[in-house]
Amino acid sequence: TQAFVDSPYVAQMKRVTWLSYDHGWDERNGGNVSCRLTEDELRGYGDVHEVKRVIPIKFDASELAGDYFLVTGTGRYFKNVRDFPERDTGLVRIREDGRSVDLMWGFSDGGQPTSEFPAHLMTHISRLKQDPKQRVVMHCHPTNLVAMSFTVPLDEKGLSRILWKMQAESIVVFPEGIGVLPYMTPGTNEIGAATAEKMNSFRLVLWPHHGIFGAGESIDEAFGLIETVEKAATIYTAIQSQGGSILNEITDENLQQLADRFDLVPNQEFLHG
Ligand code: 2HA
Ligand code: ZN
Repeated sequence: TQAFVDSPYVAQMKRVTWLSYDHGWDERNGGNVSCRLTEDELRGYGDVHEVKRVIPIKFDASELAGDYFLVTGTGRYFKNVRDFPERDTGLVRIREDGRSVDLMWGFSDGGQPTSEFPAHLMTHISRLKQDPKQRVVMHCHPTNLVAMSFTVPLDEKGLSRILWKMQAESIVVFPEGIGVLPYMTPGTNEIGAATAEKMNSFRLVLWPHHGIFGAGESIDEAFGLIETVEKAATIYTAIQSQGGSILNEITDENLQQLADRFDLVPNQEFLHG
């Protein structure tokens, strides 16, 4: 059998945490990622079938009982995951009671899942109802988008439309737009529940003055959503630094043409009216 540290799952985790850090979106211990794995996918690895420790969690995840998650650790730095995956990430299985997890691999120096684990698990629950192939939740602190949360009204429709109109890619990548929470305290079950509620209709949720949550069927999808939103926010920021007046624009008609070309149904409430 193979060692789990050499699996493609750990490889992807190392790559995405490094990339996100390198983009400047994960200072110190900022950011967290979780990836749902199935028992089938873990069968070939010899070192993930014994419970190493039981770790309590702060909300009831019994809906996900038996599911496995590879997740970054609380207090750990994205910058370091590439070099210390077995210390800074862990593979956990949700226990039947939903109030604790079995540690199957990793967190080798006594670590625990991210402080945002409730938000991650609640998001997985929401997204799984929309998409049975849902796998990955990612949180990070993309600079230009966070900056926009200070200067643009915190209104889902308005913000989504600005981001859609910053580049032709945006509406193709997130046709449903982006969900927006009010400012809330991170690490709480309340922000977790509010995020998960938005995740019923979006795959991206902005936490004003803090960061973003992205969800998808793969690490590439979750990261790709965040990258695309942050690129739009970067263009917006460049426009403001060039004086802010828009002489030429992507029109509503152009947005509809993009949607038609790629066979997408964009959020009608955001596109019209
Ligand atoms: O994991 O980013 O929101 C640290 C954070 C909390
Ligand atoms: Zn954060």
